[in-house]
Amino acid sequence: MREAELLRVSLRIHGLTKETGRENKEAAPQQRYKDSPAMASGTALIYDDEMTSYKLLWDDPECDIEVPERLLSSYEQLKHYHLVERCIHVPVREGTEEEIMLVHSSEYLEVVKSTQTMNEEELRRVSENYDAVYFHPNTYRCAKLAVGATLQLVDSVMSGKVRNGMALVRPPGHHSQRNAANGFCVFNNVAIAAQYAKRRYGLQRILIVDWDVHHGQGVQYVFEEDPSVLYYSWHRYEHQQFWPLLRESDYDAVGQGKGKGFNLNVPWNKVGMGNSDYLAAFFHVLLPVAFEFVPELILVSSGYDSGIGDPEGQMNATPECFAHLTHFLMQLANGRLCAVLEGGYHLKSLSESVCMTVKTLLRDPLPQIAGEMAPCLSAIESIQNVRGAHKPYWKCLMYEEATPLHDLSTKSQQIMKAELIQTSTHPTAEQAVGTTKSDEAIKADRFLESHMKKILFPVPPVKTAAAIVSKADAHLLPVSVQVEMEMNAQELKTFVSAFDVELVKEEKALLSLQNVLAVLDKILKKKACNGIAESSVASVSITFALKHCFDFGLQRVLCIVVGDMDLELDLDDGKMLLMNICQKQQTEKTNSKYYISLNWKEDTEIKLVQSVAKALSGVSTPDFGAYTPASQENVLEIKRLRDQLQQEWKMLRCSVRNWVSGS
Ligand code: X5A
Ligand code: ZN
Repeated sequence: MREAELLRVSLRIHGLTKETGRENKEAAPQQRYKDSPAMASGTALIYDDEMTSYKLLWDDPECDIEVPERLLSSYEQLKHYHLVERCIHVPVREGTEEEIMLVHSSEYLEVVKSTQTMNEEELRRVSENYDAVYFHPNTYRCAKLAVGATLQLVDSVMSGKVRNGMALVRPPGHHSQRNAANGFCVFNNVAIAAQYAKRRYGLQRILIVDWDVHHGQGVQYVFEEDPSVLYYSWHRYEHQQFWPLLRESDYDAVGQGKGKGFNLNVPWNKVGMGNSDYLAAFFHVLLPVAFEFVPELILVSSGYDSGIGDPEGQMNATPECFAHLTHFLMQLANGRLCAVLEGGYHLKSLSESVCMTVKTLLRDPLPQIAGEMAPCLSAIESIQNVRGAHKPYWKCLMYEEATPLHDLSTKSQQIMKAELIQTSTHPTAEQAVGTTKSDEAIKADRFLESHMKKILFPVPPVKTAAAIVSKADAHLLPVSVQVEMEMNAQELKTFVSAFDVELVKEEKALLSLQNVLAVLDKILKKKACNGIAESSVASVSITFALKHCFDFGLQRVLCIVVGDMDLELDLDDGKMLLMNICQKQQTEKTNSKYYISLNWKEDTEIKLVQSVAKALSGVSTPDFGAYTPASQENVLEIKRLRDQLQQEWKMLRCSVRNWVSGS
């Protein structure tokens, strides 16, 4: 009866015990599913078209991609998907001088201020003092609005007015520095926001995730020695051959002084990185460290030049990748996440990715990521090197190999490429590059046009379907529907008797089974996103549920079983992946591609099931509280499993040992 217990536990989430004495009050349940203190809900969207009021006034091939249409088309697309009306509109304001000076010097502020009244000639001259920057008479006003918009977002989230949100701003911020504009950036919106949040709300740990394709060196400089701000950035690097061409963008820049370990750089040494490379970097670098860091707030330097079709990044991540990145981050900091626009220069790619981010913040179900899931060799090398460099600072990386890989697979190629550029004197070669780029852009346009139609699906009307056996437990469930089975009792008996004649006689077991199948049915017919069912005969129910799935035509089902359970299942056809997290060593079954058993040496069942139920209902973000490192035993068990399985499950790869032949 242990299994029955387990499934019942999933209903008793949040420690909802009878002692509250509210079982009979109809209105109470929703309230009780909020974390205490009451968890915020809603997504803020901050946008003002005034930030489109500046542009490049002269010819500059480096800067001409940073256009007002970036904001206009993103906002248009948000309207198109009816996302604007689902968000809470928060007005922009100007950032004050005091706020700007949380990061910038007053001298620099005065320089930027002085550009307001300049003529084109003067503007050009100021711009030339900086790398990849242009000024316009409206730049100063917009830069103040960009700062203010970001701070409005932080205030909305920190005050609990909303749970999360996005600010669509121009100019971007992450390259700008104490005394310098840089890379289209004037004031460092996100860095200012972090300083502001520390001051105003007394925050002790802020995570900045920079998924823009460029290194936010400006953010790195501000927080290099600051252990209260963890900065994570991946960026096109190509062995320092890519802008901003800095040595300190490499994986070994881990922070300085007290800030050692709080700067995470993942340098991409190749273009063409895609969904699986980004996800691998999240799985193996950012997420383990972030869970150990336990941030109180997440700021995302949300640049989409890391997306497909972007002329700057030349990477391959599709818009739904950003949905997944967002979703993973939403599990941290109690869901307090502020996304702030940085780069993104392919208008279609940018606007679709912005929509995916906002849709996810609104908690819509995520589109699946298509394509083979396997990080490329160069990505794995970068990941291995960052993990090694950070081994001294994070318990989750404690058992890493610390020797960096020097013979990176991309290195010789890179040197050849650099030499080629240096020796090339043919202007035609340059031109050819230019033509290819715009061809690429058009190709990406076409691809995205059809791709988005494929991946976007109508959201089921019900979030979490729930079926329970005992009336007494009804109030323990989140906002739910009591589902009705479309298969009647007689049909069910026939269905069951084909497998187990004895079972048909057990009224209670049949009822459980009926509940499980009812929930499953709702999901298969796309009427519910997910569901919870209680069953007194869990293994029987799972067996029938799986059978039902395959009858329905599903090709791949992941089945996670927590606890020691006896399931007689045929795993040979690869339609099912069974993960069993249990204490007992399953002696006769050995791990194979489709059967993975994880033997934890501690009792995690309750915690796990609670987290799953919480995550499903989506009304709150599981909170792990203070970080407790996994035991060495458990970590080694995972390591052993990973080594064994990474040949076949390629997303497990985070080092080139063990699977590259000859190494
Ligand atoms: C915010 C951003 C890029 C500057 C590139 C200059 N800046 N080559 O994406
Ligand atoms: Zn960028």
